[in-house]
Amino acid sequence: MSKIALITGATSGIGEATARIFSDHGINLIICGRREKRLLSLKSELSHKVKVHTLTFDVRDKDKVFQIMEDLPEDWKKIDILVNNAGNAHGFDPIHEGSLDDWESMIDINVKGLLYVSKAVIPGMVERRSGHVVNIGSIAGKEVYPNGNVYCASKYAVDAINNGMRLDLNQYGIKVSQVNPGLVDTEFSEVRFKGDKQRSQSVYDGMTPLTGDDIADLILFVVTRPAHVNISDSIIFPTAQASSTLVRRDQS
Ligand code: NDP
Ligand code: 8X3
Repeated sequence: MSKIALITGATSGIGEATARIFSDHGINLIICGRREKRLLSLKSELSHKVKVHTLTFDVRDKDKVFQIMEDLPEDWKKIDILVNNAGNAHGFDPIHEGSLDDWESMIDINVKGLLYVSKAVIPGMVERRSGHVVNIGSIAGKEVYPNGNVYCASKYAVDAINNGMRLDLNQYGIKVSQVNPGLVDTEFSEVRFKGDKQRSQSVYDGMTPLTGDDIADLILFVVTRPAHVNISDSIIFPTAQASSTLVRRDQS
């Protein structure tokens, strides 16, 4: 029987690319995000390959998260794969100049939102003694960089939650995996720099960043290993990137 994957943050970037590649491999999709128009257009694009269900919600809205999962039609309730991808950086300021709103957004979305969705989905996996949770962390959750402060803290939290999930869910045969990308050219930098396109493009100046498709490719690999194999953690960089802070850029 075809699997069902729930992907948060499927309206752009890594999540959207993951939805596309999963659909190429016959995985039915529950695609989530706040931008409903995008979800509906992705649904109409992919529906000839797999079954697609859309859920429009903000991961910060705790009550909505639990209600929407409870209200899932019966044939969508058995989620095999949860891709916890929704998230963003907000701002890029030194700690003493950071905006409280930005800090709250990152903690509420990247950490608490991920927890709410996980708490709504994982008990079903435990009941069925099967499932796979893929958490999208970041190199920012492995190395702190200047001005990364609270975004890095949110991704270090994802790293800890990922490890905690793996320990707690081990006895139920549930796989837990983390994918930690370096620089990926999505809407991420535009969100971080609040729509400043020039500043966001300059993040990738003189180097070739990863694309959402590159990350989706790895996520597909992670979820298609044999039953006895779990890729528990992984870091994926563009070739030009060696760490959070070391990126080779053209000298021309
Ligand atoms: P995008 O900005 O392209 O996508 C972010 C996605 O998250 C969108 O689909 C957005 O949907 C969703 N999202 C954001 N806030 C909320 C919210 N409050 N409620 C529900 N959904 C939300 O960025 P990426 O694809 O790059 O980011 C995806 C993940 O990858 C994030 O967790 C990010 O931290 C991580 N990552 C990104 C890297 C990069 O360089 N791009 C590197 C390392 C990790 P909508 O706005 O419709 O709600
Ligand atoms: C996104 C990558 O380096 O901007 O998580 O933090 S980085």
